[in-house]
Amino acid sequence: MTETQTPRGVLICPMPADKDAMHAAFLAQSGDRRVYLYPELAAPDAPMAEQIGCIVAFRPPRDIFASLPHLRLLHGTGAGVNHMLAVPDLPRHLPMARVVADEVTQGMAQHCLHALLRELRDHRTYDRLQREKVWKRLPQRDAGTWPVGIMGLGALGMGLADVALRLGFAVRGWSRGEKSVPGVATFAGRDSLPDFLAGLSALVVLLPLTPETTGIVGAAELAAMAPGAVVVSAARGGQVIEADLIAALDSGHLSHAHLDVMATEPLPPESPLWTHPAITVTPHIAAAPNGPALARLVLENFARLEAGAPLLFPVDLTLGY
Ligand code: NDP
Ligand code: OXD
Repeated sequence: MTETQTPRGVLICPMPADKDAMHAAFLAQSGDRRVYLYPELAAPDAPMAEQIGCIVAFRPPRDIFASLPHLRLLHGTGAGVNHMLAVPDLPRHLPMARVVADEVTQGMAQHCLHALLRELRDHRTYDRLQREKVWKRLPQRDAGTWPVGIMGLGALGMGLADVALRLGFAVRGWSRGEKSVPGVATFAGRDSLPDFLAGLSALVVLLPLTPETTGIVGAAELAAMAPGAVVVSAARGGQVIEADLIAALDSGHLSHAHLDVMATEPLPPESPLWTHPAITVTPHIAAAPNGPALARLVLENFARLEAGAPLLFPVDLTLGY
């Protein structure tokens, strides 16, 4: 077979900030497989488009798929593939895989725990007391009486549950399918959402963005949580309804929200989220795979596809994650 019939090239479409590192990581591991960097080496009508069998992207470039006739594998650069799935001309018959990696699981657990510990141990208050030069000791809260609910018990939710349990938190988890996780009170399906949320001190959102999870945390869900509760939104911005969140913070029902993800990214300067006194904004930095780990996974998955072996971390296109 010619290379045109069985294209072995990989087209990587990194974010500008990751471009050089990702390109170098793929080149270092690709062996005799060609690696093309979008857009420099793969303008839509470039001849090498014929040789590309795998595209690696977070947000695939507009209209790219029409120019890749021999694509055989779609691969995300991250854990969530909602941006890839949203592309209208995505060849949905092709297999797709996403990233699960230790550093992503660990990074997400670090990010969420940082927020949870700041709240549990009153460190926002201590920051203020220091500015006021006030020496005041607040009672130490017991993590076991401060229930944390994790929406999504996948790679990231389970990683967070594991460390949160070890730090003594009372952990609840919510997923689509039933799960049994030692030490975690588990809830499954939409009908169980009210019981999962009731009286939570902290809600951590670690769900994929799908039609079912879009806007899943709104006024009613926030109202079900304990007075003074906090929200940590670290998966996708479309899941927490921002206007409802602001209303719940303004009313004093919620005490704080840590948002790593927003409905519009980058967050526009006019967004009220930037300046709200009860919101901490981070620019979608909770967790990302490093270049070498991403390249290793993609190249392994492409080799698996060629060998007829099952992909690692496949995406179910009908479920959207
Ligand atoms: P997984 O696919 O491993 O896990 C998803 C979890 O969500 C599963 O437990 C799944 O249930 C549950 N779920 C999906 N749909 C529903 C639903 N309708 N109702 C209830 N539960 C549902 O994903 P990951 O843990 O790897 O990642 C989660 C998300 O985190 C990613 O999709 C991405 O958007 C985001 N992310 C954000 C990052 C950042 O830097 N801010 C970094 C990395 C990821 P079940 O187990 O039953 O299938
Ligand atoms: C991801 C992300 O989905 O970085 O991996 O948001």
